[in-house]
Amino acid sequence: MSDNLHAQFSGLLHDRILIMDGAMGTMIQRENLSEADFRGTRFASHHQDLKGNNDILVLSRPAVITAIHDAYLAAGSDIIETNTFNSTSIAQADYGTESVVAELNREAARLAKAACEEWTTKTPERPRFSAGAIGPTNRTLSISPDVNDPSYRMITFDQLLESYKEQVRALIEGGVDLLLIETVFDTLNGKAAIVAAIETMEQLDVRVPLMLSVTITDRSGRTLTGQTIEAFWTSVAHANPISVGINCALGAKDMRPYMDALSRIADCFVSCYPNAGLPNAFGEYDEQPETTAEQLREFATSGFVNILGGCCGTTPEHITAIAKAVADVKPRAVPVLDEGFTEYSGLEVLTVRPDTNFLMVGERTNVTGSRRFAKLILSNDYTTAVEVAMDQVRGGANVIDINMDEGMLDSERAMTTFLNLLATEPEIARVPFMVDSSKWSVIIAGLKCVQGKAIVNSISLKEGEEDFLSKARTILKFGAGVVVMAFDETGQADTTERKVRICRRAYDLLTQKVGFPAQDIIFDPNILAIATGIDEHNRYALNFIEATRQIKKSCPGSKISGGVSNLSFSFRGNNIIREAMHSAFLYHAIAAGMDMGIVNAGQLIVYEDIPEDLLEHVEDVLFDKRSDATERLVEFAATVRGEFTKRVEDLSWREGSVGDRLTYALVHGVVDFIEEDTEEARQGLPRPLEVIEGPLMDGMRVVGDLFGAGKMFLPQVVKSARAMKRAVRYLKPYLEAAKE
Ligand code: THG
Repeated sequence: MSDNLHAQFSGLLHDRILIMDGAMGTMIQRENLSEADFRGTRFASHHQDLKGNNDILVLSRPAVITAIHDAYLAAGSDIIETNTFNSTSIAQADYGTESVVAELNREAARLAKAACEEWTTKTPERPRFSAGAIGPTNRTLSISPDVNDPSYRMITFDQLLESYKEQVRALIEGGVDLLLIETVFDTLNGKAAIVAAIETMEQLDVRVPLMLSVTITDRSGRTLTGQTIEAFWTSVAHANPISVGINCALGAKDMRPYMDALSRIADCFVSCYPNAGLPNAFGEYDEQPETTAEQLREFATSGFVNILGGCCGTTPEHITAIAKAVADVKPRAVPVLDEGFTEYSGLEVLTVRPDTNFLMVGERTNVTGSRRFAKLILSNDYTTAVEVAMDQVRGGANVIDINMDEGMLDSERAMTTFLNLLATEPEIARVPFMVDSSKWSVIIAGLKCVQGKAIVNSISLKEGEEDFLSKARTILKFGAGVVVMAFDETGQADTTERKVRICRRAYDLLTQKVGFPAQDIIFDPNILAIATGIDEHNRYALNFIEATRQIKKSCPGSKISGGVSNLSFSFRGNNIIREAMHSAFLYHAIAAGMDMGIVNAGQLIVYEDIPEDLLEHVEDVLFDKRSDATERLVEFAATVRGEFTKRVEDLSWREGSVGDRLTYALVHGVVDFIEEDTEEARQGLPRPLEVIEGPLMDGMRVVGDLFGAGKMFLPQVVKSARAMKRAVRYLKPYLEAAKE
């Protein structure tokens, strides 16, 4: 769209609530089109049925689509959507029409734009805008369709990206004013569409404003793939959309809390276009225009929205009613959010506030940092490897670091498999992921698996500015945060002065040349091993702490992290000494401004609990207080062995009745005792079938009730289903024996 039209669009959004159109599908249904209508002459001999492929009508019956656009424009729409919700090669594959995708989008864009122009000419004071509709496709990047292989995906990020690029390019060529990535049910799919939009605009050297719209599928208030609305926004805010909103499922009434939340956190315009209520018993939407309009008016008077419209089941009558209901209501004022807090997300948001103190990044899911984890990955035991991540989260990790850099591994593949597995474990996927690799291709492979806002670990100026800037731009396109190591063309920084100078240089490049948000930058001023016996190493801890203090001042908004366990490498094998060193170091580094650290979560002793004599020896080394500090600590170390911290898992649920235990296992998706408990239940009942009909169904009913009440969300229910399947599989031989 021209700069002029763009300016007009934002201007109008400040003045009043803009109105979108309603459902395309409902209107097409009203036409009662036959197979022959869908085919037209163009597809008369197409090898597959086309009835139901609504998008094909822009080629076979363009007049039908234009008439629908006209009906909505007459009803008061300011923005109309192109008829391209399914116009990707992926969605069109169902009809064998992938080859005409570019044409579908170009033609649909042309029809919508032409309709807008006709109405704009009639009433120039009221310009109308065409939005290129980009649907989620019928495949999801974050969920496995195979219950037996949670790492399996029906499609790759790259396939989806290519498909979206084809669509976006054709929409822009066809002349759309806006791009609308809508009905996002899997944020990773949405991110692929965002990357496609950014890259295509770069290639065509045009700017088309982006609108984003997510769908909340059930009462848990989560997306289908388990994200909260806050986590969704955190994951896509980097796209810098002109608007973000919620559409489709639930209907206006049940959307209210999520619209409320979104309107508070989004620093852009906010949209809402719900279905005409919840579907009735026949799957039809029968909410009357006045009802929808009344609910949306309430959103408007509550200050939630800038753009309103309708989704499934809404009609021009709904749009007329909505436009009328909000004609005199002021649009939402876009909030100026100047906190600039650092935020990451998994299924939920992690906000780093001034009072957050310290975030733990779990280090154990690292093949170079844990022999046990390396062995599990190399022997393909991903199930147990996932438990390592689970232990880190249960041990208090706020983020987990994942590293697959091992010569014997296909690291890109291992990263992909492991992240895909973690995505299906809601207790782990709740936290943001840190993708750790010294190989750029592994980092990219990782970013293509993460729906949340991840952290890249790491980039540096080692290979020069060009390489650094190009990597940072890519990271920004994926919306991740970044760890920058204090490393430059001449090597790793070990003095305070060099650490600070390199970080400041990186900061200026990132903020000024890339437009990287300062709060998304994490500096790692290198935690290096001390007490090594080499005198040059004696000030390494001090240098890190002092550099931290100075970087926090000189690079406002940035955060500081480091690999804490590096510090104590010379005491490998003696965890008492190592834990004491880590805790004492962190105590002082946090006071200097360190925000997060890669640590063995669950294995940090409280500073106050470090025995006095040990603490003294450790702090002598940390602060280089005496020339014989290392020697003395080594001597002291020989007198202590073992570990301070031992974690105990809460197994109190094992004390309940067998029915309670099975219910617990199903609700929490815990499979550790499922066979044992199923067996116990079987022995207590006359027939094996009764185990399924009795305790197992009772447990699944609880799952169903919790899901219905919005207290569980889909990825959790998928885990319950997996546990149920394990129990049934266990019973199978008994069931068959009973039949004979
Ligand atoms: N900065 C950044 N990223 C990093 C590091 C850093 N990533 C990797 C590493 N350093 C941080 N992670 C670890 C993980 C484990 C250990 C140290 C750092 C460790 N492991 C035990 C050992 O080697 O003795 C493992 C023993 C075992 O096999 O269990 O100490 O600095 N940005």
